[in-house]
Amino acid sequence: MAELLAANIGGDERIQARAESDKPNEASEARSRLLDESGIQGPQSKVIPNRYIITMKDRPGLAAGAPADQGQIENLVSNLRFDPRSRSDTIVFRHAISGFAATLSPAEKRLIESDPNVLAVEQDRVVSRQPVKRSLMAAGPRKELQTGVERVEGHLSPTANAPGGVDATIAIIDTGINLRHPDLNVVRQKSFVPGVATAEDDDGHGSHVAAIAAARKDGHGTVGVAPGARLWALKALDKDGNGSWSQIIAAIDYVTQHADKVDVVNMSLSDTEQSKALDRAINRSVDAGVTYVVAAGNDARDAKLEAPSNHPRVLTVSAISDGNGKGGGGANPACEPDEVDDAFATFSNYGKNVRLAAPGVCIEAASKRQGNDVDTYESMSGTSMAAPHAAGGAALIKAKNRSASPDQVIDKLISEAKQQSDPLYGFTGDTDGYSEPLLNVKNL
Ligand SMILES: [Ca+2]
Ligand SMILES: [Ca+2]
Ligand SMILES: [Ca+2]
Repeated sequence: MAELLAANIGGDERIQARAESDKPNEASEARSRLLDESGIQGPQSKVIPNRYIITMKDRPGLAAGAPADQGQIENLVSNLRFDPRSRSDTIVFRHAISGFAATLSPAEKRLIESDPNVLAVEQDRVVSRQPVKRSLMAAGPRKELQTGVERVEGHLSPTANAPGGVDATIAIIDTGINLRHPDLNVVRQKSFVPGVATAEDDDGHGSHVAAIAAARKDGHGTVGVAPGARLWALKALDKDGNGSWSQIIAAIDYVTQHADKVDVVNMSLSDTEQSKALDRAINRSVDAGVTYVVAAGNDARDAKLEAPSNHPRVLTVSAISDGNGKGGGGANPACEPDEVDDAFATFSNYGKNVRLAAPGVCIEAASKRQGNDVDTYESMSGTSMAAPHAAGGAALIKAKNRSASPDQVIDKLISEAKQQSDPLYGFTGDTDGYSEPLLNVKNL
Protein backbone atom coordinates (compact mmCIF):
# COMPACT_ATOMS: atom_id res chain seq x y z
CA MET A 1 0.00 0.00 0.00
CA ALA A 2 2.74 2.40 0.93
CA GLU A 3 4.44 1.80 -2.41
CA LEU A 4 1.24 2.47 -4.30
CA LEU A 5 0.85 5.75 -2.47
CA ALA A 6 4.46 6.70 -3.09
CA ALA A 7 3.97 6.02 -6.79
CA ASN A 8 1.28 8.65 -6.81
CA ILE A 9 3.62 11.28 -5.47
CA GLY A 10 6.11 11.16 -8.33
CA GLY A 11 9.83 10.66 -8.06
CA ASP A 12 10.95 14.27 -8.35
CA GLU A 13 8.66 15.42 -5.63
CA ARG A 14 9.85 12.74 -3.24
CA ILE A 15 13.47 13.63 -3.88
CA GLN A 16 12.68 17.28 -3.34
CA ALA A 17 10.84 16.50 -0.11
CA ARG A 18 13.81 14.57 1.20
CA ALA A 19 16.40 17.12 0.08
CA GLU A 20 14.51 20.04 1.56
CA SER A 21 13.80 18.46 4.92
CA ASP A 22 15.73 20.27 7.60
CA LYS A 23 16.60 17.00 9.30
CA PRO A 24 16.22 13.46 8.09
CA ASN A 25 13.05 11.95 9.44
CA GLU A 26 14.12 8.76 11.11
CA ALA A 27 10.63 7.33 11.10
CA SER A 28 10.10 8.04 7.41
CA GLU A 29 10.12 4.35 6.51
CA ALA A 30 6.94 3.93 8.56
CA ARG A 31 5.27 7.01 7.12
CA SER A 32 2.91 7.27 4.19
CA ARG A 33 0.61 9.93 2.86
CA LEU A 34 -3.07 9.62 3.54
CA LEU A 35 -5.34 8.52 0.71
CA ASP A 36 -8.89 9.79 0.50
CA GLU A 37 -11.69 7.42 -0.48
CA SER A 38 -13.29 10.18 -2.54
CA GLY A 39 -10.17 10.67 -4.63
CA ILE A 40 -8.42 13.63 -3.02
CA GLN A 41 -4.74 12.76 -2.68
CA GLY A 42 -3.21 15.84 -1.18
CA PRO A 43 -1.86 18.80 -3.07
CA GLN A 44 -0.86 18.22 -6.69
CA SER A 45 -0.74 21.77 -8.02
CA LYS A 46 -3.10 21.96 -10.98
CA VAL A 47 -3.19 25.08 -13.11
CA ILE A 48 -6.54 26.62 -14.04
CA PRO A 49 -5.99 27.59 -17.71
CA ASN A 50 -6.11 31.31 -18.54
CA ARG A 51 -7.17 32.24 -15.04
CA TYR A 52 -4.97 34.63 -13.06
CA ILE A 53 -4.82 36.34 -9.69
CA ILE A 54 -3.75 39.96 -9.99
CA THR A 55 -2.30 41.67 -6.92
CA MET A 56 -1.98 45.46 -6.92
CA LYS A 57 0.73 47.29 -5.02
CA ASP A 58 -0.36 48.70 -1.66
CA ARG A 59 -0.53 52.46 -1.35
CA PRO A 60 2.46 53.67 0.72
CA GLY A 61 1.63 54.09 4.40
CA LEU A 62 -1.44 51.85 4.33
CA ALA A 63 -2.44 51.30 7.97
CA ALA A 64 -2.81 47.79 9.38
CA GLY A 65 -6.44 46.78 9.29
CA ALA A 66 -7.40 49.45 6.75
CA PRO A 67 -9.02 48.23 3.51
CA ALA A 68 -6.21 47.18 1.19
CA ASP A 69 -7.75 48.78 -1.86
CA GLN A 70 -7.87 52.55 -2.10
CA GLY A 71 -8.51 53.02 -5.78
CA GLN A 72 -5.64 50.97 -7.18
CA ILE A 73 -7.96 48.76 -9.20
CA GLU A 74 -9.63 51.84 -10.67
CA ASN A 75 -6.21 53.27 -11.54
CA LEU A 76 -5.38 50.08 -13.39
CA VAL A 77 -8.72 49.89 -15.19
CA SER A 78 -8.29 53.46 -16.43
CA ASN A 79 -4.99 52.39 -18.03
CA LEU A 80 -6.48 49.31 -19.70
CA ARG A 81 -8.62 49.10 -22.82
CA PHE A 82 -11.06 46.80 -21.01
CA ASP A 83 -12.58 46.44 -17.56
CA PRO A 84 -11.94 42.97 -16.12
CA ARG A 85 -14.57 43.65 -13.45
CA SER A 86 -17.32 43.51 -16.05
CA ARG A 87 -16.87 39.75 -16.53
CA SER A 88 -19.15 37.36 -14.73
CA ASP A 89 -16.34 35.15 -13.39
CA THR A 90 -14.16 37.97 -12.08
CA ILE A 91 -13.64 38.15 -8.30
CA VAL A 92 -12.54 41.51 -6.87
CA PHE A 93 -10.48 41.68 -3.64
CA ARG A 94 -10.47 44.91 -1.62
CA HIS A 95 -9.71 44.05 2.02
CA ALA A 96 -7.03 41.37 2.38
CA ILE A 97 -5.36 42.34 -0.87
CA SER A 98 -6.09 44.89 -3.54
CA GLY A 99 -6.65 43.02 -6.77
CA PHE A 100 -8.84 40.58 -8.62
CA ALA A 101 -9.01 37.16 -10.22
CA ALA A 102 -10.07 36.94 -13.86
CA THR A 103 -9.92 34.90 -17.03
CA LEU A 104 -7.57 36.73 -19.40
CA SER A 105 -6.33 36.36 -22.95
CA PRO A 106 -2.52 36.34 -23.39
CA ALA A 107 -2.65 39.93 -24.68
CA GLU A 108 -4.75 41.10 -21.73
CA LYS A 109 -2.39 39.38 -19.31
CA ARG A 110 0.63 41.14 -20.86
CA LEU A 111 -1.14 44.48 -20.70
CA ILE A 112 -1.85 44.05 -16.99
CA GLU A 113 1.66 42.77 -16.23
CA SER A 114 3.17 45.89 -17.76
CA ASP A 115 1.22 48.25 -15.51
CA PRO A 116 3.33 49.88 -12.78
CA ASN A 117 0.47 49.56 -10.25
CA VAL A 118 0.56 45.78 -10.49
CA LEU A 119 2.66 43.79 -8.02
CA ALA A 120 2.05 40.29 -9.36
CA VAL A 121 0.08 38.34 -11.95
CA GLU A 122 -0.07 34.72 -10.82
CA GLN A 123 -1.66 31.64 -12.26
CA ASP A 124 -4.79 30.58 -10.37
CA ARG A 125 -4.63 26.94 -9.28
CA VAL A 126 -6.81 24.20 -7.86
CA VAL A 127 -6.66 23.91 -4.11
CA SER A 128 -8.21 21.02 -2.19
CA ARG A 129 -9.21 20.21 1.31
CA GLN A 130 -6.82 17.84 3.04
CA PRO A 131 -7.54 14.20 2.26
CA VAL A 132 -9.18 12.32 5.11
CA LYS A 133 -10.02 8.76 5.95
CA ARG A 134 -13.68 8.66 6.82
CA SER A 135 -16.62 6.45 7.70
CA LEU A 136 -20.25 7.34 8.37
CA MET A 137 -21.43 6.59 11.89
CA ALA A 138 -24.69 4.92 12.76
CA ALA A 139 -27.54 7.07 14.05
CA GLY A 140 -28.40 6.98 17.72
CA PRO A 141 -26.94 8.07 21.03
CA ARG A 142 -23.20 8.52 21.32
CA LYS A 143 -20.68 9.62 23.93
CA GLU A 144 -20.68 13.40 23.74
CA LEU A 145 -17.09 13.79 24.96
CA GLN A 146 -15.06 12.26 22.13
CA THR A 147 -11.42 11.21 22.48
CA GLY A 148 -9.89 14.29 20.84
CA VAL A 149 -11.54 16.85 23.10
CA GLU A 150 -10.87 14.72 26.17
CA ARG A 151 -7.20 14.30 25.20
CA VAL A 152 -6.74 18.10 25.16
CA GLU A 153 -8.87 18.41 28.33
CA GLY A 154 -11.53 20.52 26.71
CA HIS A 155 -14.06 19.31 29.29
CA LEU A 156 -11.99 20.90 32.09
CA SER A 157 -11.68 24.39 30.58
CA PRO A 158 -13.66 26.94 32.62
CA THR A 159 -14.33 29.03 29.50
CA ALA A 160 -15.63 26.01 27.60
CA ASN A 161 -18.12 25.36 30.41
CA ALA A 162 -19.55 28.90 30.45
CA PRO A 163 -23.35 28.78 30.24
CA GLY A 164 -24.76 29.88 26.89
CA GLY A 165 -21.77 28.74 24.85
CA VAL A 166 -18.36 30.22 24.11
CA ASP A 167 -18.48 33.91 23.21
CA ALA A 168 -16.23 33.85 20.12
CA THR A 169 -16.54 33.48 16.36
CA ILE A 170 -14.73 30.90 14.22
CA ALA A 171 -14.83 31.10 10.42
CA ILE A 172 -14.44 27.74 8.69
CA ILE A 173 -13.01 28.15 5.16
CA ASP A 174 -13.83 24.73 3.76
CA THR A 175 -16.58 22.77 1.98
CA GLY A 176 -19.31 24.64 3.90
CA ILE A 177 -21.12 23.50 7.04
CA ASN A 178 -24.26 21.42 7.60
CA LEU A 179 -26.32 24.55 8.27
CA ARG A 180 -29.06 22.82 10.24
CA HIS A 181 -27.01 20.36 12.26
CA PRO A 182 -28.28 20.51 15.88
CA ASP A 183 -24.70 20.58 17.23
CA LEU A 184 -23.55 23.59 15.20
CA ASN A 185 -24.23 27.27 15.93
CA VAL A 186 -23.88 28.60 12.38
CA VAL A 187 -24.63 32.33 12.45
CA ARG A 188 -23.42 33.32 8.97
CA GLN A 189 -22.91 31.52 5.70
CA LYS A 190 -21.53 32.52 2.34
CA SER A 191 -20.52 30.57 -0.75
CA PHE A 192 -17.48 31.45 -2.86
CA VAL A 193 -18.01 28.48 -5.19
CA PRO A 194 -19.26 29.54 -8.65
CA GLY A 195 -22.83 28.42 -9.27
CA VAL A 196 -23.39 27.34 -5.67
CA ALA A 197 -25.79 29.63 -3.83
CA THR A 198 -25.37 28.58 -0.21
CA ALA A 199 -22.64 27.32 2.09
CA GLU A 200 -24.54 24.10 2.80
CA ASP A 201 -21.87 21.41 3.08
CA ASP A 202 -22.16 18.85 0.27
CA ASP A 203 -18.94 17.01 1.19
CA GLY A 204 -18.94 16.64 5.00
CA HIS A 205 -15.38 17.80 5.69
CA GLY A 206 -16.29 21.36 6.69
CA SER A 207 -19.06 20.21 9.04
CA HIS A 208 -16.68 17.82 10.76
CA VAL A 209 -14.02 20.51 11.18
CA ALA A 210 -16.65 22.93 12.54
CA ALA A 211 -17.91 20.40 15.08
CA ILE A 212 -14.43 19.59 16.42
CA ALA A 213 -13.91 23.30 17.02
CA ALA A 214 -17.34 24.22 18.34
CA ALA A 215 -20.03 21.52 18.68
CA ARG A 216 -22.51 22.44 21.40
CA LYS A 217 -22.40 20.98 24.90
CA ASP A 218 -26.05 19.98 25.03
CA GLY A 219 -26.14 16.29 25.90
CA HIS A 220 -26.53 15.37 22.23
CA GLY A 221 -24.11 14.48 19.45
CA THR A 222 -20.53 15.46 20.27
CA VAL A 223 -18.92 18.43 22.00
CA GLY A 224 -16.24 20.70 20.53
CA VAL A 225 -13.26 22.40 22.16
CA ALA A 226 -15.16 25.73 22.21
CA PRO A 227 -18.75 24.52 22.68
CA GLY A 228 -21.41 26.60 20.99
CA ALA A 229 -19.00 29.20 19.58
CA ARG A 230 -20.44 31.14 16.65
CA LEU A 231 -19.55 29.58 13.30
CA TRP A 232 -19.24 31.25 9.92
CA ALA A 233 -19.62 28.78 7.08
CA LEU A 234 -17.42 30.10 4.26
CA LYS A 235 -17.72 27.63 1.41
CA ALA A 236 -14.70 27.88 -0.88
CA LEU A 237 -14.48 24.19 -1.80
CA ASP A 238 -17.04 22.20 -3.77
CA LYS A 239 -18.76 18.87 -3.20
CA ASP A 240 -15.57 17.04 -4.17
CA GLY A 241 -13.44 19.14 -1.82
CA ASN A 242 -11.85 21.18 -4.61
CA GLY A 243 -11.69 24.93 -5.13
CA SER A 244 -9.21 27.55 -6.30
CA TRP A 245 -6.81 29.89 -4.62
CA SER A 246 -8.93 32.80 -5.86
CA GLN A 247 -11.94 31.37 -4.02
CA ILE A 248 -9.88 30.91 -0.85
CA ILE A 249 -8.54 34.45 -1.12
CA ALA A 250 -12.11 35.69 -1.65
CA ALA A 251 -13.06 34.03 1.65
CA ILE A 252 -10.00 35.54 3.40
CA ASP A 253 -10.96 38.91 1.89
CA TYR A 254 -14.46 38.54 3.37
CA VAL A 255 -13.05 37.62 6.80
CA THR A 256 -10.73 40.62 6.67
CA GLN A 257 -13.61 42.92 5.75
CA HIS A 258 -15.34 41.68 8.91
CA ALA A 259 -12.24 41.33 11.07
CA ASP A 260 -14.04 43.05 13.97
CA LYS A 261 -16.44 40.08 14.14
CA VAL A 262 -14.18 37.08 13.39
CA ASP A 263 -11.73 35.78 16.01
CA VAL A 264 -10.31 32.65 14.41
CA VAL A 265 -10.13 31.10 10.94
CA ASN A 266 -9.58 27.38 10.35
CA MET A 267 -8.19 26.22 6.99
CA SER A 268 -7.68 22.46 6.55
CA LEU A 269 -6.58 22.68 2.89
CA SER A 270 -3.41 22.98 0.82
CA ASP A 271 -1.50 23.35 -2.44
CA THR A 272 2.14 22.74 -3.34
CA GLU A 273 2.87 26.13 -4.89
CA GLN A 274 3.50 29.50 -3.31
CA SER A 275 1.18 32.41 -4.02
CA LYS A 276 2.16 35.99 -3.33
CA ALA A 277 -1.52 36.91 -3.31
CA LEU A 278 -2.32 34.27 -0.69
CA ASP A 279 0.67 35.22 1.46
CA ARG A 280 -0.28 38.89 1.40
CA ALA A 281 -3.94 38.13 2.07
CA ILE A 282 -3.08 36.10 5.17
CA ASN A 283 -0.63 38.75 6.36
CA ARG A 284 -3.18 41.52 6.07
CA SER A 285 -5.91 39.44 7.72
CA VAL A 286 -3.58 38.65 10.63
CA ASP A 287 -2.68 42.36 10.83
CA ALA A 288 -6.41 43.02 11.16
CA GLY A 289 -6.49 40.81 14.27
CA VAL A 290 -7.65 37.41 13.00
CA THR A 291 -5.87 34.24 14.19
CA TYR A 292 -5.32 31.64 11.44
CA VAL A 293 -5.03 27.93 12.26
CA VAL A 294 -4.13 25.50 9.45
CA ALA A 295 -3.59 21.77 9.02
CA ALA A 296 0.03 20.65 8.54
CA GLY A 297 -1.01 18.29 5.73
CA ASN A 298 -1.21 14.53 5.36
CA ASP A 299 1.67 13.77 3.02
CA ALA A 300 4.22 12.61 5.60
CA ARG A 301 6.71 15.29 4.56
CA ASP A 302 7.91 18.73 5.61
CA ALA A 303 5.01 21.16 5.96
CA LYS A 304 7.15 23.87 4.37
CA LEU A 305 6.58 22.19 1.00
CA GLU A 306 2.88 23.10 1.08
CA ALA A 307 0.81 26.26 1.47
CA PRO A 308 -0.65 27.69 3.67
CA SER A 309 1.05 25.35 6.21
CA ASN A 310 4.35 27.08 5.42
CA HIS A 311 3.08 30.60 6.16
CA PRO A 312 5.06 32.07 9.08
CA ARG A 313 2.12 33.85 10.68
CA VAL A 314 -0.40 31.00 10.86
CA LEU A 315 -0.50 28.28 13.52
CA THR A 316 0.30 25.04 11.70
CA VAL A 317 -0.89 21.91 13.52
CA SER A 318 0.33 18.32 13.19
CA ALA A 319 -1.71 15.25 14.18
CA ILE A 320 -1.23 12.61 16.85
CA SER A 321 -3.09 9.33 17.24
CA ASP A 322 -5.07 8.66 20.37
CA GLY A 323 -7.54 5.91 21.11
CA ASN A 324 -8.82 6.65 24.58
CA GLY A 325 -8.71 10.39 25.30
CA LYS A 326 -5.85 9.92 27.75
CA GLY A 327 -2.06 9.88 27.66
CA GLY A 328 0.13 6.95 28.54
CA GLY A 329 -0.35 4.78 25.46
CA GLY A 330 -1.70 1.26 25.16
CA ALA A 331 -5.03 2.10 23.50
CA ASN A 332 -4.50 2.17 19.75
CA PRO A 333 -7.27 3.97 17.83
CA ALA A 334 -9.88 1.44 16.77
CA CYS A 335 -10.51 2.76 13.25
CA GLU A 336 -6.88 2.93 12.07
CA PRO A 337 -4.90 -0.29 12.63
CA ASP A 338 -1.60 1.30 11.58
CA GLU A 339 -1.76 4.10 14.15
CA VAL A 340 -0.31 3.86 17.65
CA ASP A 341 -1.88 5.41 20.74
CA ASP A 342 -0.23 8.66 21.82
CA ALA A 343 2.19 8.71 18.89
CA PHE A 344 2.73 11.11 15.99
CA ALA A 345 0.27 10.16 13.22
CA THR A 346 2.01 8.23 10.42
CA PHE A 347 0.60 10.54 7.72
CA SER A 348 1.17 13.89 9.42
CA ASN A 349 3.42 16.51 7.88
CA TYR A 350 6.18 17.78 10.15
CA GLY A 351 9.04 20.29 10.21
CA LYS A 352 9.79 23.56 11.92
CA ASN A 353 6.69 25.29 10.56
CA VAL A 354 4.64 23.00 12.80
CA ARG A 355 4.28 24.68 16.17
CA LEU A 356 1.57 22.60 17.84
CA ALA A 357 0.16 19.05 17.72
CA ALA A 358 -3.41 17.90 18.38
CA PRO A 359 -5.44 14.69 18.04
CA GLY A 360 -6.33 13.80 14.44
CA VAL A 361 -7.08 10.09 14.20
CA CYS A 362 -10.51 8.42 14.47
CA ILE A 363 -12.30 11.60 15.48
CA GLU A 364 -16.09 11.43 15.54
CA ALA A 365 -18.08 14.59 14.79
CA ALA A 366 -20.84 16.08 12.63
CA SER A 367 -21.13 15.53 8.88
CA LYS A 368 -23.21 16.77 5.95
CA ARG A 369 -26.93 16.15 5.79
CA GLN A 370 -28.05 12.84 4.31
CA GLY A 371 -31.35 13.41 2.53
CA ASN A 372 -33.65 14.90 5.15
CA ASP A 373 -31.45 13.81 8.04
CA VAL A 374 -29.38 16.73 9.32
CA ASP A 375 -28.22 15.01 12.54
CA THR A 376 -25.37 13.03 10.97
CA TYR A 377 -21.90 11.97 12.18
CA GLU A 378 -18.71 10.66 10.66
CA SER A 379 -15.38 9.39 11.91
CA MET A 380 -12.46 11.07 10.13
CA SER A 381 -8.67 10.98 10.36
CA GLY A 382 -6.26 13.67 9.14
CA THR A 383 -4.45 16.82 10.17
CA SER A 384 -7.72 18.45 9.07
CA MET A 385 -9.07 17.15 12.36
CA ALA A 386 -6.08 18.30 14.42
CA ALA A 387 -6.25 21.95 13.31
CA PRO A 388 -9.81 22.64 14.53
CA HIS A 389 -8.97 21.35 18.02
CA ALA A 390 -6.43 24.21 18.11
CA ALA A 391 -8.88 26.65 16.48
CA GLY A 392 -11.30 25.88 19.31
CA GLY A 393 -8.52 26.55 21.80
CA ALA A 394 -7.84 29.90 20.13
CA ALA A 395 -11.56 30.74 20.44
CA LEU A 396 -11.42 30.02 24.19
CA ILE A 397 -8.57 32.53 24.55
CA LYS A 398 -10.44 35.18 22.54
CA ALA A 399 -13.64 34.62 24.54
CA LYS A 400 -11.71 35.55 27.69
CA ASN A 401 -9.51 38.23 26.19
CA ARG A 402 -11.06 40.04 23.25
CA SER A 403 -8.02 42.19 22.64
CA ALA A 404 -5.49 39.35 22.36
CA SER A 405 -3.54 39.66 19.10
CA PRO A 406 -3.03 36.61 16.85
CA ASP A 407 0.58 36.31 18.05
CA GLN A 408 -0.58 36.44 21.68
CA VAL A 409 -3.25 33.81 21.01
CA ILE A 410 -0.74 31.48 19.39
CA ASP A 411 1.88 32.07 22.12
CA LYS A 412 -0.72 31.30 24.79
CA LEU A 413 -1.79 28.07 23.06
CA ILE A 414 1.83 26.97 22.84
CA SER A 415 2.70 27.95 26.43
CA GLU A 416 -0.31 26.02 27.79
CA ALA A 417 0.46 22.97 25.63
CA LYS A 418 2.08 19.83 27.06
CA GLN A 419 5.64 18.85 26.16
CA GLN A 420 6.11 15.65 24.17
CA SER A 421 8.21 14.27 27.03
CA ASP A 422 5.41 14.78 29.59
CA PRO A 423 4.79 11.34 31.14
CA LEU A 424 1.04 11.94 31.53
CA TYR A 425 0.19 13.99 28.44
CA GLY A 426 3.07 13.64 25.97
CA PHE A 427 3.48 11.58 22.82
CA THR A 428 6.16 9.66 20.92
CA GLY A 429 7.28 9.30 17.32
CA ASP A 430 8.01 12.92 16.35
CA THR A 431 11.59 12.59 15.13
CA ASP A 432 12.17 15.71 13.04
CA GLY A 433 14.08 17.60 15.72
CA TYR A 434 11.30 20.16 16.29
CA SER A 435 9.31 18.95 19.27
CA GLU A 436 6.01 20.80 18.98
CA PRO A 437 3.94 20.39 22.17
CA LEU A 438 0.44 18.93 22.37
CA LEU A 439 -2.58 21.23 22.68
CA ASN A 440 -4.05 21.44 26.17
CA VAL A 441 -6.88 23.83 27.00
CA LYS A 442 -7.55 22.96 30.64
CA ASN A 443 -6.44 26.38 31.88
CA LEU A 444 -7.95 28.44 29.05
CA1 LIG B 1 -23.42 18.32 21.47
CA1 LIG C 1 -4.11 7.62 24.57
CA1 LIG D 1 7.98 17.92 15.02
